[in-house]
Amino acid sequence: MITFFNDSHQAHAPEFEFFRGERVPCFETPARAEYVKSSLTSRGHVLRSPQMDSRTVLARVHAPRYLAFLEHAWRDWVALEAGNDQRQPFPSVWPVRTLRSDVEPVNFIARLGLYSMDNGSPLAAGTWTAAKAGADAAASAAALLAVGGRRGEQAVFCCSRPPGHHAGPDFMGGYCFLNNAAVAAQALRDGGAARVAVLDVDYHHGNGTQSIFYDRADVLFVSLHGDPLTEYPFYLGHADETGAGEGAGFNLNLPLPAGCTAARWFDALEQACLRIAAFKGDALVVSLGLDTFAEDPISKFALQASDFSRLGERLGRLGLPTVFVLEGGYAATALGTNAVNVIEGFEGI
Ligand code: Q9C
Ligand code: ZN
Repeated sequence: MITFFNDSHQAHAPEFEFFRGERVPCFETPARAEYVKSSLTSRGHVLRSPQMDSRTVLARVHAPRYLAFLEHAWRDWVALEAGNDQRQPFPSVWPVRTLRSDVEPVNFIARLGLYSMDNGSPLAAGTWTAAKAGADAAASAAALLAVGGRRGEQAVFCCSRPPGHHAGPDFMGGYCFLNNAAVAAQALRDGGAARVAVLDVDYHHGNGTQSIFYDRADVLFVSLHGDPLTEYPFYLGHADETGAGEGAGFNLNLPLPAGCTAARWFDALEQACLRIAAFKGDALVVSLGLDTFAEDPISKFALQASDFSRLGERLGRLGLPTVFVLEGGYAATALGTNAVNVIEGFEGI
């Protein structure tokens, strides 16, 4: 399968995140993408650098003021005080209910809080560069697919990081800055696909993607994930979120209890696939989180390496032109095998 990969992902390498009140090494590391790259290469898959500029499509899924903040966030942080280039900024205050989010403060940490859903999205010098390359990959992948009467690929994989599915219209969250899956879906729409399905199989609910498309009938969002009553992102991802306005009926959440078996997970996958087949879309975007793996250090599902082949096979049977975008997955050394298993399962190798 053609894979988009850009070395500039390495420019996003924050040192720390917060975990149980303490600063710990980041779970979302450059090594993740490198493990996937080396497994893909050793299996003979072709790696390409994204050539398209996603700026136009980015402006259709994210708010201009958020994009402007993110692009210049590190520069602004470093300009604030000598030594900041050696420090990581974290938000400490957020505009929750009753507070105003329409006025952008001048204070940098206040702006960071305005554009964040949590303190779990560490910024680094190259965050924009890496995230933008991921969005460019998503747009480039969409342009290669056989949709809108065009000849093209049946599937393309974006091996990108940082991930994207927690990033909403105007906020970062959960290690995510730019929503690559939303970029792919919107680019497919703009490229001639009348209807696009997004399937999110990351352990965590794809709150950002859901929110971006919640009131639209042209993009179906389906997600299976740890129940938000106990699992991140906590405040979205319940079964009663079915879409709004024109989008009513075009959002399907399948929350599962933390610790559930792989068999139960595949039952939910079957439900997801039946909904996607009924939608009769022209293309599919898969938010491919691999943190459903039994050995993932921050998640609680039980998939084994061979289960990722089964996942790929089931998705292949949908028969849709498909863009895969890498999301989570923190058992880094197993990530390559698990990603390749999905891709080769899809291709029937
Ligand atoms: N500090 C994705 O998988 N925090 N994001 C976990 C550890 C949130 C995961 C606690 C996890 C977000 C794309
Ligand atoms: Zn995740």
